[in-house]
Amino acid sequence: MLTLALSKGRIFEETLPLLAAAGITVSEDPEKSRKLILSTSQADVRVVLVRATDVPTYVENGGADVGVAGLDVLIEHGGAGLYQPLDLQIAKCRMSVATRDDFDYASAVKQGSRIRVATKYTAIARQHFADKGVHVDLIKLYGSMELAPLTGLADAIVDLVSTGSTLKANHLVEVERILDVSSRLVVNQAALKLQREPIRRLIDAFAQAVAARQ
Ligand code: PRT
Ligand code: MG
Repeated sequence: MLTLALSKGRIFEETLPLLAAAGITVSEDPEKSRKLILSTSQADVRVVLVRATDVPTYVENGGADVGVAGLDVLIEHGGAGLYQPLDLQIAKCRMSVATRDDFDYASAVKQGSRIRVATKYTAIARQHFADKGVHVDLIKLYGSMELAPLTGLADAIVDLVSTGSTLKANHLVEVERILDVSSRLVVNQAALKLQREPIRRLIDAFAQAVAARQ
């Protein structure tokens, strides 16, 4: 049995066409069912639904053999224990610094002021500002980052941006791009040895489907 860990929402939706290219159809729609284990058109392949941030943990510890996770999640988790054979080019977005539209970020950086930065992505933010030599106080949040500059909790946020409409709706502006993000196929190291053939077939089918799109 090959177990694939996916998160509900954009990653599940965008992985479906890749699975189809590998001849795999998922038997149920996760938005309509409460099931967390979904069978597929192949009796020896199943999908488990986990939180996006839990995908690396499942795959690293053998709760799933393969999974799909955003580069943001992989960097924050530390992907050292995972084989990452393929950039799937799905769920694309970017990691950026954003501030209130009336905050002069460039001047604050230039003057060497301490900047208060709220984010869920503390590892990425810490590395980014260290590389730039900017002094920051990081404030760890678990969601609704956009609120932090509006309430005076922080001067800036580090968050994912795709269309930019969330920032705009909250009178925030993107002042710096940190990283382009897409989702990666991740594979458990032991599974790669024990189930070499089915995993290789999945990687090859996904790789062909990704290449056909570019
Ligand atoms: O939502 P939940 O708390 O369950 O978990 P999650 O947010 O970790 O999962 P999900 O499904 O929202 O995100 C899974 C992965 O999708 C992330 O790890 C990213 O790699 C990728 N991805 C791609 C995104 C976005 N685009 C994205 N736009 N993840 C989140 N967003 C959010 C962003 O944080 C911000 O709140 O969407 C908002 C901005 O979108 P725009 O279009 O208004 O700019
Ligand atoms: Mg989300």
